[in-house]
Amino acid sequence: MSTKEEVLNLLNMNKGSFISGQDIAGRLNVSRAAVWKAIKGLENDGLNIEAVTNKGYRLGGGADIINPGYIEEKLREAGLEVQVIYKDETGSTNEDAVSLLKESDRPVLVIADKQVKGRGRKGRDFFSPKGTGLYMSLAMHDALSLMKTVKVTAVAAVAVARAIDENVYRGENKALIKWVNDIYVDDKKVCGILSEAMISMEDGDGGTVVVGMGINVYEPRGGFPPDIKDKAGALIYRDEKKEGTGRLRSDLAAGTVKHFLQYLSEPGESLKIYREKSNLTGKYVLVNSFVPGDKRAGSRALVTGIDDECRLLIKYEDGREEALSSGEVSVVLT
Ligand code: BT5
Repeated sequence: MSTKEEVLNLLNMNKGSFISGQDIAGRLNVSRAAVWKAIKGLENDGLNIEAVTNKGYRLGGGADIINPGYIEEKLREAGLEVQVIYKDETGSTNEDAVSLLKESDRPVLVIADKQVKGRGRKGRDFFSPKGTGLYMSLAMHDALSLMKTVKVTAVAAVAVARAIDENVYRGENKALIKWVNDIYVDDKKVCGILSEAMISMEDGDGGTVVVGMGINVYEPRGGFPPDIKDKAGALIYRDEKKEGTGRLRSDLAAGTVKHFLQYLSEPGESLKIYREKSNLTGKYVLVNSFVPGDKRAGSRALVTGIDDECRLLIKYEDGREEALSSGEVSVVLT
């Protein structure tokens, strides 16, 4: 961790009260000049730091900085060892996490403030502008054994939704899951999830799985682009005048990863929450098939539930019933 990150960590932990430059220097075992340089660096990053003679430094509200040291610490407190890496800008965190996992025996979480090649499923783009979202990917070893027991994407959806409810809506059940990988709040998509698995026949190392999550935390400056503005939403809009906590994105990241790793070993509980949070049950959908010539494409059906394999249970208008898998079809609300 750099001195700048360590200083930010201390300021975060002491939120609300002042901590002197001397105290910071002593705790981190660095010079006062190094502390001053770190504080200047954090201010340059856009952080609002109050400096008062004889009192020291205090983190002010406003800016929401992603702090990898703080996230690692929160996960460690929950008994979870995860390597957390932060990037101001990258292509896609899914790719970064997979390559960094090769040198790590712990799971690796890569978080970016901006992505220039944010990806959705089937080659679609994921809009990932600077400073307002949380774009993160958790890469893990042993994909084969993991995927035998759980639907990784479904567990991730439950984890993100829980973290959003806890950190943004004081525990209220606001974040809902649209089968299979989208999170909605007030009928707008606030998060998309992209899970990928890489299994090499030669290595015999159990393979790699990466779960990428993109959350629109704040409304982007200038709003969402025209092609997604009717569909996409943010957790916090600029006109809401909610005071930033200075670490909402870090808390969301830590909460999501904590729930995700815990629910991986509690598939029953995770499925129960998935069902409770499913916003399609009881609604009519149009089936979209990925298989050319599939007769189901364009059919209207009622969603009756989610089965134990996390397939979508539907009833067509002619009374036929089916369990849909995410790989072959998607659905659109009618
Ligand atoms: C997804 O795909 O929604 C999965 C998105 C995963 C993004 C994360 S960010 C961290 C990691 N790194 C990556 O490169 N990816 C992951 P899909 O279900 O295919 O939805 C894509 C569609 O959602 C697009 O075609 C748009 O219609 C819409 N969309 C694009 N950007 C959006 C945004 N920021 N918010 C809401 N909807 C968006």
